[in-house]
Formats: sequence, structure tokens, C-alpha cells
Amino acid sequence: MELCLIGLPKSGKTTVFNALTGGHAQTSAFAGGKVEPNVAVVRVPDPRVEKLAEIYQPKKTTHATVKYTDIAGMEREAGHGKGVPESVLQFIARADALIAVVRGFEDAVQGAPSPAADAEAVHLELVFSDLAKVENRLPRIERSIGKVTGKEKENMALELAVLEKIKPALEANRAVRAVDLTPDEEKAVRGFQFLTAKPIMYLLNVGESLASQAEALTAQMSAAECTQLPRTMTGWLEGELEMEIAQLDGEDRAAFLADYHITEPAADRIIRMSYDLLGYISFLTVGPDEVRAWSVPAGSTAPQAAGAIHSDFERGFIRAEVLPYEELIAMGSFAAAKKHGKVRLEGKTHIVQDGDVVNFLFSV
Ligand SMILES: Nc1nc2c(ncn2[C@@H]2O[C@H](COP(=O)(O)OP(=O)(O)OP(=O)(O)O)[C@@H](O)[C@H]2O)c(=O)[nH]1
Ligand SMILES: [Mg+2]
Repeated sequence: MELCLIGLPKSGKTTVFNALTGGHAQTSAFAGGKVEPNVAVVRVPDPRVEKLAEIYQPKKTTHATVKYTDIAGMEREAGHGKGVPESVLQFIARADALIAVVRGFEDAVQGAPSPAADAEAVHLELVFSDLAKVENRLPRIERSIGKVTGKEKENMALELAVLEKIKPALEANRAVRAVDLTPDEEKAVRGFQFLTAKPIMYLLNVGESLASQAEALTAQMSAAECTQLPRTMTGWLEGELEMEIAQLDGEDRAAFLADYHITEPAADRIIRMSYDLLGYISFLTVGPDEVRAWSVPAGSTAPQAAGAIHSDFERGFIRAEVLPYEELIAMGSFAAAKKHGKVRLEGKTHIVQDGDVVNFLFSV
């Protein structure tokens, strides 16, 4: 899973990046921060993986991972097309979902936080970037469509129809993900990597002095129309405090969390929210070589889940042996559960569930 942190300049993106990754990337109060993105890969906390590793003592234990990218800030002039510089566009376009960091602390230059306006400004930049792509492409199709025939013409006609559906939505400041598209229509424009097609979390970065107002400020932010779009979430964290927490090692961190009565670091909470935002689940594989968690979209069939491991597994899929994690724990091992007839044999249409321990049977 790849998540990209975006937001207006000085909203605390890099601070939040450090909070989510335990990183020490340079934050800065001054304009003209560095352009090179910060990138980090973190393990998705999953106590089931640790428990299974205890049982199997495998050679290797592999958690699912999330990759965070922290890029330079957008310009504030919403809708002027300066917002998403070419240099960072590729990083946003590649992400599975976006985390828009919204300033929730007093700033010497910018003053009190204005979370609704800032969230909307970020949204408008994404809209503008998508609209520019559509407006650039439409006249080209109109010019070429008369010159092509057969399948090529059909594809172009479909692309044209979809772009004409998307355009008014963007002009009304909505989002590509708010437009109802069939799977074929969605595929026809996938290549554009529309930014507003991506699920997004507006994450308010609340300063310590405003912590008591965190809920109220988040409610203000949630009044912005852009937060009401489909596959959109809002949340908050205390970025600087969480950055300090994330930068501590194990024991110090536990003590710190206890002192502040924090039950779960924001880093873990945000990963869970991201799974919900994307509609992802985890399934597990076990054995003497490796215990591992894999992430797939909810609703994935057994062959699709197999494909997350290897494309051969998907192509040569025969059946899947499936055992819910809780039942494996109750029986002690996959083999014991199998002996007692607890392992189900599932076919191609089976939908994999979160926490399923799966063994794929395939031939290549
Ligand atoms: N009080 C307070 N200040 C913060 C918080 N988060 C960030 N800041 C300050 O805001 C300034 C910018 O923080 P960064 O994390 O570098 O912000 P950024 O969005 O990455 O900035 P650019 O990448 O330059 O756009 C720094 O001076 C931080 O100390 C916070 O939670 N509380
Ligand atoms: Mg930064």
C-alpha cells in the first residue's frame, strides 16, 4: 500500500511523516523546503503475525508494509494550476490513497488555523490538475476519432464518453471518484491516474496548545464540501507530539505513552484508518519457511488473493485451503485443524476474508 502525504506549505507534512514512520526527516519553518521527497516503508502492526510466528518458528516473518511518501507543499493559489508541480505529480499519481495534512496549529505568518478552507484548497488543486488532463485530451480525441477505425475507434469513443462524464463533475468541484463508472469505463481512463479518483484522508495536524479543541477543529474541517465526497475520511493527530513518540525506542516509548494516557500511537491508528479508507483486508500464509501477512482489496476472490503472492498462483489456481485465524489458534496449527476437518476447500469464486489463513493449491 502506498500513501502519499500532500497539503499546503507548512501544514506539517514532514512532521506527520516523521510521526507515521519514526523518521527524522528535516522539518522547516522557512519557505523553499527541499524538493526531494521523503520515503519510508513501515510494517503494518498485526499481532496475528507475531502469534503465528510463535507457533511456526519460521525462518522468516514478514508483515504487510505501507510506503509513505512526503512531498513538497502545494501553492496556495487554489485553481491557478500552480498547485501540483510536475516534479511531485508522479509521486501523488502513483499512490493508492492520499493523506492531506491540514494545519491545525497557530502559525507565526499564517495565523490561526482555517481547516475547512485549507482542506478545500487542497481538493481544488487536485481537481484542477485532473481537469487540465481532461481538457488537454478532449480536443485530441475529437481530432483523431474520425481518422481511426474498428476497435481503435470503439476504444476512443468509450474514452471520450467517460471524459465527457468526468468533466462536468470536475467543473462542479466534485471528484472523479464521485462519478459512477462501470469497470470498463474506469479501465478506459485508468491511464490518466486522476488524482481525485484516489481515496483521501484529510488529517488535521493539531498543535499541543490547541489539543483541547481538536474535535471542534476537526468538525470545522468536516464542514468543507470536499470531505463529504465518497471514499473520503477525516481525522486528526497531534503531529509534533506523535513525532516525538515515534522517534523513541521501545521501552521509552511505552513509558511515554503511559504518561500521556495514549492507548495507541497515531502511526498505528492511521494505518488502520488507511486500510478502511482503501477497503483493504489482510490474509495470512503460514509454514516453516515464512509466516506472512498480505494485503488485498476487500472482496478479492481466492485467485485474486493468490495473485498478490505470485501471478503464477493466480493463473494456475486450483483451490484454496482456508482457515480463519481464530480457528487455527484454537486448534494449535493448520495441520491439526485440517485433521479435524476444520479447513475448508474453496474454489475460484470464494471471497477471502480478513484474517483467513490460506494455502493455495495451484499448477503451473
Ligand atoms: N506548534 C506546532 N507546530 C508544528 C506542528 N507541526 C509542524 N509544526 C511546525 O510547522 C513548521 C513546518 O513543519 P513541516 O513539518 O516542515 O511542514 P511541511 O508541511 O512539511 O512544510 P513544507 O514541506 O515546507 O511545505 C515547522 O516549523 C514545524 O515545527 C505542530 O503539530 N504544532
Ligand atoms: Mg515538508
